[in-house]
Amino acid sequence: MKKVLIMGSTGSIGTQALEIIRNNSAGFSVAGLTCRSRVDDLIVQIREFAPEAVCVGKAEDAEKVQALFPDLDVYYGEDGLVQIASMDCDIVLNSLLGISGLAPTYEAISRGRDIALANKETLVTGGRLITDLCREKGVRLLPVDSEHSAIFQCLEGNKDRQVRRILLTASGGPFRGRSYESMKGVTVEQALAHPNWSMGSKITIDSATMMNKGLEVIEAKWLFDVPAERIDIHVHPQSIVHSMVEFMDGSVMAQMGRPDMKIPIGLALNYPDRLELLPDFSEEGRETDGSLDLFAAGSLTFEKPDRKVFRCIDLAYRALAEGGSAPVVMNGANEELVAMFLAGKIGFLDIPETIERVMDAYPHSEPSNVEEILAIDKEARRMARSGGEK
Ligand code: MN3
Repeated sequence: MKKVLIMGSTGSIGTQALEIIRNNSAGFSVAGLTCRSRVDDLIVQIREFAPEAVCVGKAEDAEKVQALFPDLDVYYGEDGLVQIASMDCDIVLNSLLGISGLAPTYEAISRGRDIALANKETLVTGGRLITDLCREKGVRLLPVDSEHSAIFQCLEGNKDRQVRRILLTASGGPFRGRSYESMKGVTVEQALAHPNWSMGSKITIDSATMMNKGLEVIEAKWLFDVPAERIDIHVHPQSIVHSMVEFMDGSVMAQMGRPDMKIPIGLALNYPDRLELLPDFSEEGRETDGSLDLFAAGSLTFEKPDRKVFRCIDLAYRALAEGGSAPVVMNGANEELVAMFLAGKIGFLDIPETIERVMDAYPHSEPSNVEEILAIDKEARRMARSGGEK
């Protein structure tokens, strides 16, 4: 029986993880759950899964939950996330939003817990810190991001074989094929209409700007220790091939499957074994037995990303090359600007353009701990709010 702490349990990844646990109750128990603001959803989850501890965003929500469940350990806020991350469990699923995932992940690794990582910003901002600590503590970092789960699976059985290249696939998002100018007036609703994946709003906007793929390049660098120049983005609109690895002899391994996040979530939670995932009735009411239907998928196509249009890709490669504070600055500015776009305060193209200004203006530094990374993030957000000015 694996005891699982799910951080971000009311979001898209969290609810799918709980569905897996519900269907495999002999293999898993829920140690803890956290949410930021969907407290009513959390209360339903507490009733069903009976965790020992929970964490919510605000003090008044913590009081509300404590009154309903007097024996439950209830935490709140950013400090609460770090406290619950230190609880006794076998694995922590981190599906928190943005950089809020960094400090609790660091804490959980310090305690020797394995990590199922859905929160890429943890590695984007704290890549060296987190991977060094994992090595020191003998902790497994199991990717939940579908592309990284694919790469991880392609590398299994190929330990110590030299990798020539990672072929990181991308759906291309809702604006694939568009010109830069034509994206000027796109609405929040258009940007949220992702063709293949149903995800939270932050990552969906990141997919529309393709910053998501930039963040994934950085994530892949840290997870698999492959330099950026050997990570090639392949736009693959069908989202059937989830990524590939090319070895030194030219052999390419690919991992394929339906675009269903339960596959990488299930593998990370149950690693090294696979789970029998139950039939999925969610796909447009279409009944499937869980098998990939390549006849229905038809052609699988691949194209180069248009880096002149999707400028966030180059910003991410630049951040990786500069290192130190640069990925933290880029990520912080992006998180802030995506929130501003979702709130209707800025236009879509203000996202890449302002990130670039913030990166240009921010003085380089080499953060050496979580506190320094969080301070850089805060300053980058402030600069992003003022349009990129120092
Ligand atoms: Mn992904």
